[in-house]
Amino acid sequence: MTEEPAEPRVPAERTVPVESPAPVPAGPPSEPPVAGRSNAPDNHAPAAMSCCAPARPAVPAAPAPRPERSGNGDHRIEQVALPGGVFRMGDASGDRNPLDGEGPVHDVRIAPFAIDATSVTNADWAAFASATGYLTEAETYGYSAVFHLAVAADPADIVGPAAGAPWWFGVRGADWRHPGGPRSGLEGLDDHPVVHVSWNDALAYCAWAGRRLPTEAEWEYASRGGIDGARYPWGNELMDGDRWRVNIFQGRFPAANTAEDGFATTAPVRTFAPNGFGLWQTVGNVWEWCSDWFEPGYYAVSPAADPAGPEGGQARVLRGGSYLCHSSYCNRYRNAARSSNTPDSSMGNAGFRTVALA
Ligand SMILES: [Ca+2]
Ligand SMILES: [Ca+2]
Ligand SMILES: [Cu+2]
Repeated sequence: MTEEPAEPRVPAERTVPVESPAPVPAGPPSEPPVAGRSNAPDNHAPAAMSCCAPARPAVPAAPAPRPERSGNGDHRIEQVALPGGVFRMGDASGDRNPLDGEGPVHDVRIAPFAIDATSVTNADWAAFASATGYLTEAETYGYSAVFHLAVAADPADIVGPAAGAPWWFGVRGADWRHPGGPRSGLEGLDDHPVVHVSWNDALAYCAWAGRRLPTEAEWEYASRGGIDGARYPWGNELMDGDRWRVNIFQGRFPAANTAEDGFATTAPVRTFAPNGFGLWQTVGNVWEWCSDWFEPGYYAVSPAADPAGPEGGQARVLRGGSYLCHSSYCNRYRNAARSSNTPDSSMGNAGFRTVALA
């Protein structure tokens, strides 16, 4: 189902359509970004396209920077030590999105590990950025993807809407400090998840903090909170009576968000209730990068112990859905749901949490 956006916030004649760039040939990582870096999402497109998140054409698969233990970074997020063990990975509820490769359900053994209780916040990222001077890819490219209802920018700074997903705009000056664009800031958002960080950016934080991203299997094991086979971190029912337990999108996607759960965009990382492991908002709020390459067929061939993803690919795994997931449109705010995006993609609804090095 593809809904036309009704009443886009920015009049169409004041926006510049994004061309769909040709596939980028392999090149050195230092190659400058393609002009008009596309935000060409299709919510229900397969594989490399992301649910509720703008995807770009595949970028050269540069070797991923390897996190080194620096010991310098002051990573202050509460840690939850998980015992590991065998869990059933994959969708057991029948809700799976067929093209995403949520099955088959299979037993996976996970070694013990310690993970952040919350996603990395704006305050955490600010500490990293001020200690290192690191610039995110959104900052170096000069723009990032913002959901149309969240745009806070002059019309001249809006490039888009993107073909195929007109609810996403490329916004010049949108970055982690300016989540809606140049006219927005971080006031009151210290304890919200950092957004507009790419997979590459997340690895830079990990290198500073002496940490790593979770594998996709670790993420799902953690999100399940010790409950076998459930849709959500708390069980199988979305609602707690008439109360929301997750920050997703209510109303008519993408035109009108009633924010019945209390949040039109991000929520503080400790909103709602943690799961049985004490982890907050694995599903909903923001997508979370995992370390793996994404491959829909991976579960059929993955090792039984500590799978770390395919050897290569074009997009990195994203898990958990976001404040833009809508019950009638996208069903990826579940433990088993999978999505992905290219490693240099950034958008206003994706962040990450980290895991301790062994
Ligand atoms: Ca919401
Ligand atoms: Ca999340
Ligand atoms: Cu979604």
